[in-house]
Amino acid sequence: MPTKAMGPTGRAHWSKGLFLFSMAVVFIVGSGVLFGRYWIGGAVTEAFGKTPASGTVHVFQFDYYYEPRHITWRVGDHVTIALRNMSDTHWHEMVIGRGFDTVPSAFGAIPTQFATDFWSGVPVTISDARHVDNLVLNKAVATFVGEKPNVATGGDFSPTLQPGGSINLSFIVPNKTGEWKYGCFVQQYMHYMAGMEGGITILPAH
Ligand SMILES: [Cu+2]
Repeated sequence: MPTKAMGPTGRAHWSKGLFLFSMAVVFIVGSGVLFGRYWIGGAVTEAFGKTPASGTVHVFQFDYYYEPRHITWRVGDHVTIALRNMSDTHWHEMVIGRGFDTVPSAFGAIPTQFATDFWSGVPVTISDARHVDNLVLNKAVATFVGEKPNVATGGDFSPTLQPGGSINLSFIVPNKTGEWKYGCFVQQYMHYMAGMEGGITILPAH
């Protein structure tokens, strides 16, 4: 190492420069990771959300939102919802429908479930059920493959998954075109109000 670089002044100067440089790198890398994550999340949502998805759509449940937040299907396509609860602590469901049943509250009407159940009359094959707390079938036409989850009654078609739970719902997209919503009304409808909802667009058959 050159002698003149060993002086205390030069060394202090170098260290300060290195420190600032390191902080800049940390900041830039940190921002990149942060923005990158948002960007990737957004791109995935866009890709899944706007082009018709045939085959399997992975729907992940978090506290308190879904990924993706929008799904597009086409009537007649064979599709599977691979639903998975990513939460370590909370039970989550996935109801699909439109319009709302509500209860009054001091804060106005609270949606308690959908008025129209998307699954009514729809043949659906239910498979790979793991840690399913309960499954309400309502008017769906269900076939089970593998272990049959605990079937419950009351309200719209709805699988409720324990933390880490998963279930696959396979069906042919019925002729129910237009806009639908999915949501979770667990814990006195609080999850839905916290933003745990998404949209489904069903396009007419080709
Ligand atoms: Cu939930």
